[in-house]
Amino acid sequence: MRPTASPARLSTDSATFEADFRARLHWSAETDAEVEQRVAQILADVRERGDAAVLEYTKRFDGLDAPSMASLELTQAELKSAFEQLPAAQREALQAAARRVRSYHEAQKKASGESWSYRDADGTLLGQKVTPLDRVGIYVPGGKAAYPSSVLMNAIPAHVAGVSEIIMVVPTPRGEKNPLVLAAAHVAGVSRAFTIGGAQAIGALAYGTHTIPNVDKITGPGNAYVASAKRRVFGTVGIDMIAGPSEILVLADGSTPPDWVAMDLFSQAEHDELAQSILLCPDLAYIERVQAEIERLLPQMQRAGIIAKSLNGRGALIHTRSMEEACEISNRIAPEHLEVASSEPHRWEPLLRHAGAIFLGSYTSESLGDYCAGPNHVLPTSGTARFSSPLGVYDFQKRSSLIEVTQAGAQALGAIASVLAHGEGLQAHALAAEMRLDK
Ligand code: HSO
Ligand code: ZN
Repeated sequence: MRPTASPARLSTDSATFEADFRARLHWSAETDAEVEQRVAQILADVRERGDAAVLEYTKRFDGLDAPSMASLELTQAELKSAFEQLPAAQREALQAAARRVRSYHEAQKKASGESWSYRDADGTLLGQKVTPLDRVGIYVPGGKAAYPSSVLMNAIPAHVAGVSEIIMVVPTPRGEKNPLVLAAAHVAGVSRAFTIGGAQAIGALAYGTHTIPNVDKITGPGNAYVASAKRRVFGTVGIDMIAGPSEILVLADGSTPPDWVAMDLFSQAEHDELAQSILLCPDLAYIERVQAEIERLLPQMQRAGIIAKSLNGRGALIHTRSMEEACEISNRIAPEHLEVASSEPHRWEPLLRHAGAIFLGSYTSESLGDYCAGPNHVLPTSGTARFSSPLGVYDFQKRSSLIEVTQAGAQALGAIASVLAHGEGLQAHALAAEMRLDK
């Protein structure tokens, strides 16, 4: 049957808007009790039995029967040869994307990832020392969501931050390797790579096994099992975020060709039946034109079925009273990707406060950001852009405070500390401060 797409039509003018908005746009990441329980078991097992457990789960879940963990490691030579065997166009595109992603993250490091310090009037030195994490794990999903671009987006900021060891894991059902993923690992400078996945791979990275070194932080998207495992190992290691289905919100003033906008809505819908694509626009006639383009273009799409399900289930075309109001609603949604399909994007940008990434103007399709513009495509989803940021160099760094108090400084600070320490009933604290006071 030919798939049809009719995203919900909402209007801010309607009396039922608030209810419709809630019903349609609200997103809650439910956790499945059965998944939780199985993941807890797998993690405990990997923690206890290491390589042997990971091998067993890899056989059971990925149909990959390996004699040893060592045999599941991809050598640097294998990564390199995967790269060399790609068609020239793919090789060059990977390298061009990697270069741009690297430059962007180098600029990010310069702007906000460097150490700093100052001396106060007493000569006391105060500062912040920024250091890279030693070793990180990067989870790359296998199967239908195996994205080489995500290898670049995770590994390059780690590299730029100065992480010395980047361990990649990628599930490889029945041993079928994705050459583009291997090639991207080569281009991005991954240190070691293993063909394991699922909760067992997260456990191996978090706890370490005989073969797999334990890491300090795990980044990268994954399915429900991986997400649950990441949540559970948090604390033992750091994690980046729990990524939900992809989202795009297009804010349109009617100046962008409607077929461009329709295709941009498709571009995130095609990721996942649960992906969310939303159009906000004050011009009703334009919304009709986008709707017509959606209907016209859908049958031509390879992933028409997924796109239709996504648009029908979670998509929406929302008519607003004004662009200002559209900006307010966008802030309420806090989308992962926000396109400002407008002839005056800089007029609206100051009104936009919550979004993972903001794409300004008609030529800035979200897909360019997914691959090669430079900024990271690992972004907060499900409204978490209200309080969190794109994956960046800062996720692979940590900060230490630096304090050096001079003799003069010890007089002023000692007097304050002594009073507060006595107030807390902590005598040794008080004495440590007082002993340094000039007699
Ligand atoms: N849009 C996805 C990233 C991606 N798109 C990878 C294509 N390949 C993240 O939200
Ligand atoms: Zn995408």
